[in-house]
Amino acid sequence: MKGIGGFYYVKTADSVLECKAKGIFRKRGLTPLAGDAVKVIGEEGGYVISEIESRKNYFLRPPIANVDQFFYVVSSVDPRPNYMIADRLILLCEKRMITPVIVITKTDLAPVHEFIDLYRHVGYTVIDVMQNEEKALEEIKGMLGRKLSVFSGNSGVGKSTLLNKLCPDLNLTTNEISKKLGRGKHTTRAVELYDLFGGIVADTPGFSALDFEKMEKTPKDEIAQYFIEFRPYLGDCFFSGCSHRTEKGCAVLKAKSDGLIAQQRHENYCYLYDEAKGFEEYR
Ligand SMILES: Nc1nc2c(ncn2[C@@H]2O[C@H](COP(=O)(O)OP(=O)(O)OP(=O)(O)O)[C@@H](O)[C@H]2O)c(=O)[nH]1
Ligand SMILES: [Mg+2]
Ligand SMILES: [Zn+2]
Repeated sequence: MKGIGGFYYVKTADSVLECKAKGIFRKRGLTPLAGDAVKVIGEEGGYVISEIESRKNYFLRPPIANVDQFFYVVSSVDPRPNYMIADRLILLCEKRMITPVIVITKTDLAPVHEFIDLYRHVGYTVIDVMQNEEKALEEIKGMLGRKLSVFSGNSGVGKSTLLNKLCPDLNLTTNEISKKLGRGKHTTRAVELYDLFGGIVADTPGFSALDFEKMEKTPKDEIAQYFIEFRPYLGDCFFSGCSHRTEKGCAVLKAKSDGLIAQQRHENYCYLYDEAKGFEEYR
């Protein structure tokens, strides 16, 4: 359910056990993650995680395993949406064959039509919580059953606030973002799972733009397929090894000039492609 300070909290049929992890995991570079299914043994010094079952998938940021559904929470202001972070995060979901659901907060403070319209046009479900709060909360509740759902997004966007709205009993700590630092204070400190509406939800610590630069790399030639609106065109380019950036006869570029693919998304695709190319050449 949670790991913090070298302790792991494991939910069993009738209790939550505080455990340590077997030393062998560290040697193998393996850390138990929230969402893992584990085996626990009782030893003299206390409970110990002795086995981690193989994972369906996992994320490094937020650190969590066996994710079924990813809610990407974005606020209209404090902090404002960052298209680059959005596209990086969406790519990491698509790579795991998870279709992210985008949740917008704070539209009571300022609108974000452009962001909402763009990602709806791409094909994602975008839920604007403050546009009709009751309806949005019902919609999200209805999506939680029998799944492990993660709520992720920048610090201060309102992940914990949203979970509290879904279930006031959770009583999660929330906080004003720090005006002085101009960034979130990371109110939520660790990934933690909660049983909610027949499923499991994870509240997670927010991330900042910097976190993503050093994150997992994706081979440059794989990136286009994770931009889902590019997919219908990927087989139609003149060159078989087309990178969809500048080539003649590129079907993706044609779709862009026909207004079927957003300029913004294509720009970010090119940025991520060039970044991956840089890593690959460096290696
Ligand atoms: N006006 C308004 N304020 C909101 C909304 N959602 C969240 N807030 C405020 O935004 C601030 C940050 O909310 P949190 O829920 O702590 O944000 P978080 O995403 O959990 O942040 P971390 O735990 O640091 O990652 C709090 O002061 C909330 O009251 C919203 O829809 N409208
Ligand atoms: Mg929080
Ligand atoms: Zn192409």
